[in-house]
Amino acid sequence: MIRVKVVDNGGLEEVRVYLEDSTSNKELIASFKTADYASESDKSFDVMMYLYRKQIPLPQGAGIARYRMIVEAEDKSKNVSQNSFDFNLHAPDLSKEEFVEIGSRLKMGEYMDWMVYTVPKEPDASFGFALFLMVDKDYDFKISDAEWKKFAADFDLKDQALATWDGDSDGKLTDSEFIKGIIKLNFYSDWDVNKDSIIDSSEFVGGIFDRWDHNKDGLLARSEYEERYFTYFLFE
Ligand SMILES: [Ca+2]
Ligand SMILES: [Ca+2]
Ligand SMILES: [Ca+2]
Ligand SMILES: [Ca+2]
Repeated sequence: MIRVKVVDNGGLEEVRVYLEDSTSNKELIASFKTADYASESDKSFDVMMYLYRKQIPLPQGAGIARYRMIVEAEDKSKNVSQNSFDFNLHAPDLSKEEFVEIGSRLKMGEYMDWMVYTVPKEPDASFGFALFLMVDKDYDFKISDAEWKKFAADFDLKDQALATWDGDSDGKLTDSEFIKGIIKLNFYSDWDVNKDSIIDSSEFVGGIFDRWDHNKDGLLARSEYEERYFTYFLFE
């Protein structure tokens, strides 16, 4: 997230935000006409915006890249002034500890306390249900063949087949079919590190770490977490 305060004593017309990469490619990523924002004064404007991957494309294979953020302000008399700052974008390999720490900041475990739905009472079923919500990307309350294939690939379940989970053979999984399958995999006991029969949110994120670490080197490389994070944890 970036936050910039722009001040002009004559009154601001527009604020523009550019991103420039290390090859000097400059792209306008946002513009704000102060007239569109109700405020008591046009002499001061707060820019607050979140940056998403689409706006900051880290070059393929790069672990680090440098960017310049340029904020340009235009006042009512068409005077333009600029200010900028540089930042580094990192995509480091993450240890389990770091991933759990980041997961708690990003509230990755919130699937575990999703109260909008009727969550099954049995702890292992409610855990399976949390995973179900995570995998059901189009929110139709069924796991389709495409959702299943992605889940099986991402969570390293190459030996599993949808057909064996699909009790009524309709090609999709209901929540109860999915939960039964998850229970058979022993995820629940594997993820419950302190064996108190509850998967808390750090155990939930830790369990995801273990499933995503396909090469079992104890680290999540960018290729192991980036796309999956955007799939399962970024809500659009
Ligand atoms: Ca679905
Ligand atoms: Ca089914
Ligand atoms: Ca526990
Ligand atoms: Ca790894």
